[in-house]
Amino acid sequence: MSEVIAIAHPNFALIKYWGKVDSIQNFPAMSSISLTVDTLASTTKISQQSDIQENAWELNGEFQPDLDQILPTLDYLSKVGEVSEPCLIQSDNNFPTAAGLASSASGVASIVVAYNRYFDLGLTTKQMAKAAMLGSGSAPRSLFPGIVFLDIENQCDCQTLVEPNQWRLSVIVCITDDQRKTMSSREGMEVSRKTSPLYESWLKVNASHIKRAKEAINERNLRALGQVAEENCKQMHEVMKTSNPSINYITNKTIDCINEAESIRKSGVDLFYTVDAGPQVKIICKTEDNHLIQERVSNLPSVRQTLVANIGYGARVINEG
Ligand code: 2P0
Repeated sequence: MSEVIAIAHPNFALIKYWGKVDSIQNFPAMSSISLTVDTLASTTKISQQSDIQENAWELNGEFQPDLDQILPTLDYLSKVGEVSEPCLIQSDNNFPTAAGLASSASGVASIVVAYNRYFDLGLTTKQMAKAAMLGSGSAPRSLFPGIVFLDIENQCDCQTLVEPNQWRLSVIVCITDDQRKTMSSREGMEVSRKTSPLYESWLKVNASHIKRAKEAINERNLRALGQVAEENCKQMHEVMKTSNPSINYITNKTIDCINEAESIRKSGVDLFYTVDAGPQVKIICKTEDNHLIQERVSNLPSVRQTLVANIGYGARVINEG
């Protein structure tokens, strides 16, 4: 085979992961629930070139001298699949990279799927999830469609709770700043685990947040899901802020955007918002309301760009030959 191209979409956490039990295996310390979206995408092409002696990686057209982030994933894949030949990995994101929009999750998921097919490894779902997790703790979720539960009680098994066609939800991604973040999630999580006085209570609250979110999802109750998702989001950002050094991904522009979302909600539109490791705001709403909300937030001086997505599919091969 001369090349394989795979696509994966980012996923946004509704009940979040912030902290690891094991920084080598990259195991999350808490379960999470996320929503895989559709229009934002990472694509990865894998091919073999006669002039390369070791694996090479290009991201958004730029050669990456440092493969650190994807090395554990590649090491695992080549070991399990007994692959000795190097390959060229070319990944592209159609949205800002490393800006709190889960580009590492979709990027790593697309690499795992492309590599598995290119070298015909025939990996099980569990092996794919393990390979993805070694690259990014949230990447296994991008292997799956819809609303996804990553369960730490069950060896970080991932399970789709709602398929894309089972609930008509949209996400309006409000980009306030598309620069790369200064502190990676990986570094931030370790700082929080070691120093935040709120870290233990953050760990303890996870089970009840997961339970409430699952009930709301079962009932397709957007309001109840929003209440627990916003509580969970606020609590994660408190953990970040009380870390030493303090971590703050929220800017005045983020707050402007949240205020607007709250004002739209007060006018009677069902929605909730969430913010990850970056200053962008994601507004989750019924698909029928997405235009109205997008128009309102696009008018804010704090919002540079909006992207609208619906619930999306899991990582998959889109071309081979
Ligand atoms: C999440 N985030 O659950 C949380 C919420 C950001 C805030 O997972 O260290 O790129 O590679 O496992 O997965 C982003 O962190 O970090 C993340 P690593 P990852 O989506």
